[in-house]
Amino acid sequence: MNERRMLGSDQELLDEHYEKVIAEESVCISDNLVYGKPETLTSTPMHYCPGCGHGVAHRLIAEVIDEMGIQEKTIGVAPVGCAVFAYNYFDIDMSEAAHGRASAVATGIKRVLPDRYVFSYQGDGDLAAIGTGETIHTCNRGENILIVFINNGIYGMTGGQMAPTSLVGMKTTTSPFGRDTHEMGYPLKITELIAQLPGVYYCSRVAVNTPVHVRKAKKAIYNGFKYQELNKGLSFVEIVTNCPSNWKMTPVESNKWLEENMIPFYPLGDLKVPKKEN
Ligand SMILES: Cc1ncc(C[n+]2csc(CCOP(=O)(O)OP(=O)(O)O)c2C)c(N)n1
Ligand code: SF4
Ligand SMILES: [Mg+2]
Repeated sequence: MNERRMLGSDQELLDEHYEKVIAEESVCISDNLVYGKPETLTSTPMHYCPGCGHGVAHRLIAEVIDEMGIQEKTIGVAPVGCAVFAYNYFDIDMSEAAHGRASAVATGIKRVLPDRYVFSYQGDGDLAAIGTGETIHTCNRGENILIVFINNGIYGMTGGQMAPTSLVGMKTTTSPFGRDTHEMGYPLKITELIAQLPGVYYCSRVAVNTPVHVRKAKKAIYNGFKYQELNKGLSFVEIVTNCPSNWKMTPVESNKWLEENMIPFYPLGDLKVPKKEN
């Protein structure tokens, strides 16, 4: 693991790049008011519901790939869930994986093609329910990949069933009176578990419900790809998102609910960052 320890200068390199664009005050500076479609996104219209965080998360990944100039060298692994068609939206090499197995597929790809940038993109049902085993062991092995974890607290694609991450009291189609811990157990903070594993180099939780959160989310995704380039090991980025359709809310209501309910339980910020060496 020693070669994976980070030098102070590497961290400074990352910070220097993003401090310029990420400062909260710079949300509306003149040079970022005009946006185009990132090269790494195709022109295929996305099927996501209006206001869904998946589209924002896709765009951020695409922007980072564009900015790092790694479109030809990046391979994504799509999940099962609402993001099952992610391979139609990213203009990069993509592989589909069976439900929950994306990190195992990403492991295989990275080991065969170690010079590629490999990421998996997985929902909470995918990563924290059916794929819990693959997730934990991939992280524990310290595979040199990026895992992007989309936590909307629900099984979106299949009609809004309770996920391991559903909040206590949250109404879903399988907990119509609200999640009851006596019968249904507690919400699983899998990112806190992951952060404990020695194979994990970088672990962060972000959100995409406000412009400032979007910018911080982009920085975390950038860090994950950059650490992979530096051969540091596994990066895990949880993105707390909404599901307006299954939460039965408008997009605006869902982002407010996320701020008031999801973020207090899933606090944003870095859970594990590389130690600086003196
Ligand atoms: C082995 C297996 N079990 C169950 C399913 C059915 N299934 C498809 S998507 C899904 C839930 C997806 O939820 P999540 O991963 O949170 O993604 P979201 O749609 O919320 O983005 C389930 C249970 C499946 N396709 N394969
Ligand atoms: S069902 Fe939910 S997670 Fe799926 S696309 Fe619609 S809003 Fe997004
Ligand atoms: Mg989900």
